[in-house]
Amino acid sequence: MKTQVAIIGAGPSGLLLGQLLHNAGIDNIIIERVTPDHVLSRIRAGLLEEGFVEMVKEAGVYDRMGKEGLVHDGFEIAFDGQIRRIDLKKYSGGKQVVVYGQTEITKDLMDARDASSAQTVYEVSDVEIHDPKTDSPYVTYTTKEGNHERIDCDYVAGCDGFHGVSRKTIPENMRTEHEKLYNVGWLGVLSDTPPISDELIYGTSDRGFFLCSMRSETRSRYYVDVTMEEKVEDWSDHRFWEELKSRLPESIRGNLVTGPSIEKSIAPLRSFITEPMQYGHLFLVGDAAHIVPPTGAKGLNLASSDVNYLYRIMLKVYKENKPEAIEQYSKLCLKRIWKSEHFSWWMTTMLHKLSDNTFELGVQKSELDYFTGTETGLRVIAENYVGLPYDEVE
Ligand code: FAS
Ligand code: PHB
Repeated sequence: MKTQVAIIGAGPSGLLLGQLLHNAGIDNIIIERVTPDHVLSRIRAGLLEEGFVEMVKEAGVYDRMGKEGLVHDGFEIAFDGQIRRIDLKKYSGGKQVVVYGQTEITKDLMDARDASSAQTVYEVSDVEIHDPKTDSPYVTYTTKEGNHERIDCDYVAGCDGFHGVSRKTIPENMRTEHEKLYNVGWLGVLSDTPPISDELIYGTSDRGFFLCSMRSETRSRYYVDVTMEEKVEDWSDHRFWEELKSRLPESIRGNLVTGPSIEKSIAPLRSFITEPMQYGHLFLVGDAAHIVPPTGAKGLNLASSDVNYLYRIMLKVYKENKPEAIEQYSKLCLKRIWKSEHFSWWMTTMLHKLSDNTFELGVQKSELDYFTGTETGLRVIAENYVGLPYDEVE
């Protein structure tokens, strides 16, 4: 097979990039390791920056999000027996965020791709990227029927997540990996119960971190942090709800509506970046290149950030005949990625008990008091949470 852009991975990065390129008349093929249902079964992000929403609109996949997404002007942070609101709209110059599950946006993108003539091959294996440093790279893989296939292309977009093949295709001596592990994970529960509040509440308590989020007005998403020794099978619904209740401020504890979990999982907290995000005609996109702790709600939004840059660069290459535009990809992405990595690390260190050092715990409390209690502090949180602007592509 021959195409202009071969995309590895049909998660949100690959599907969003594929839709944008297809709409622009740039031919692309997506190959994916698992089935569509398996991709949709992963319960992950839920909060979208304005930049992400604009990309979805540009991809022509905004209809359902426009109807069902919840637009939020702020969120709350609970600490030290108090709850303070971060007025995002006021302190970010009018910006808002949208609550709409990653599963939903992935489904909308899958439906759009199915309705188009664009090709997607699911359940592939043995994916390999060849000659990425040349003008004619190619990708080989085996189909679920056992056939060996080859896609000749101009460019390869590695949208295959943290455990994919793309990052590892870049020789180890050509890439630098930066990582921080937190030795805690988020135990998350999805339940068809009404959210405790109409906005998100992040909080820290003597028993640890919690987050009260949602997917709709009838479906809630809750998290508590746990040590990495914990196993999800040791957490019955009852144990989870009791633990969450014990962490909630007294003033809102009575509003919690519990019910059977429809999903329960533990995700480890990790900060990770690989540099550069490009190797010749191979581009790393989204989780293939970077991971953030979910405390800043950035993971999915950073994937969209990379997609934005790669899409605009591909427009320069194919519509303005500027093949040299590809040289700016990694620098453009990393400039914004590092700032979001910082924000995600900072929110994590402010809201999780990561040490018993009383000095660090004192600093944490004073940081929370200052950044949620002053105009300057609120502006810093709001500007980062709604998402920093995307830079122009030359
Ligand atoms: P993805 O990992 O979503 O998609 C990569 C795709 O590539 C997968 O479908 C995979 O099957 C496929 N693939 C892998 N190897 C392949 C190969 N060799 N060949 C072909 N295909 C291959 N972000 C938030 O903002 N908030 C959250 O609360 C949050 N929670 C998360 C919880 C968990 C458990 C995880 C793992 C991530 C979470 N994230 C969260 C981050 C998450 O939303 C990612 O940022 C988002 O899925 C990134 O999308 P992609 O870059 O498309 O990667
Ligand atoms: C979620 O709803 O899953 C969610 C929201 C905000 C976060 C992390 C997760 O920071």
